[in-house]
Amino acid sequence: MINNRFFGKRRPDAPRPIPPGQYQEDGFPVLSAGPTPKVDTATWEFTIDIKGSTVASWSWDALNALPQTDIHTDIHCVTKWSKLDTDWCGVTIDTLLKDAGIDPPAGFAMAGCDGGYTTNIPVADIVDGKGMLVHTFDGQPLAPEHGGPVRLLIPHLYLWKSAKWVRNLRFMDQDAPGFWEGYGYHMYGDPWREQRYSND
Ligand SMILES: Nc1nc2c(c(=O)[nH]1)N[C@H]1C(S)=C(S)[C@@H](COP(=O)(O)O)O[C@H]1N2
Ligand SMILES: [Mo]
Repeated sequence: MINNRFFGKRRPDAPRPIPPGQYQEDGFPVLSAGPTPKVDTATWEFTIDIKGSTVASWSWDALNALPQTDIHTDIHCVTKWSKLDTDWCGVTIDTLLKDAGIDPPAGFAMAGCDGGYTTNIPVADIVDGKGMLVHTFDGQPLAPEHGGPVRLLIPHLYLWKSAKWVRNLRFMDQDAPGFWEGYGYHMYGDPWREQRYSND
């Protein structure tokens, strides 16, 4: 049987299921709650905050000087499209924490962005290689509408957790809703368990 996705420039390991309720999308839809912010890499800075204080920060050059990681993965949007076999490059959250000499705090993180978007994630879901800051998609600089210069990528959760134009991670003891979670999206957002809305 001919399946389009085998004609991509990279062959997937094996055909595989997609999460329940999702369909395969070959394009790359743009979903943003507001306008695409103008981000200048000359002044861009990414920070980690713990209990209200900034404990580490990286300029664009500093981020690019860290060890870089490639990832080949599928992404799943709560609006029901899944895009298979996507290729990204960036810096894992593990690498950032190691560079800063910080042990991953227990609890939760809130990602903050240019433009004001926020989303909450358990810390356990961004360490051990599960979360990254990405600046490259398909070998090219990440397009502004998809979150360039830098977005968060947490492929095992619905894509609203992958904050575009990300500028900081705030570590918190208690969970708190981010932007969409405040409008009834699920606090965790596992696509395999169809955790779309708060009571799913
Ligand atoms: N800063 C920011 N990040 C965001 C969003 C947003 O509106 N602002 N939308 C989220 C949602 S709901 C989705 S589905 C994905 C969409 O990413 P894409 O536009 O690259 O497909 O980005 C997520 N990250
Ligand atoms: Mo979304």
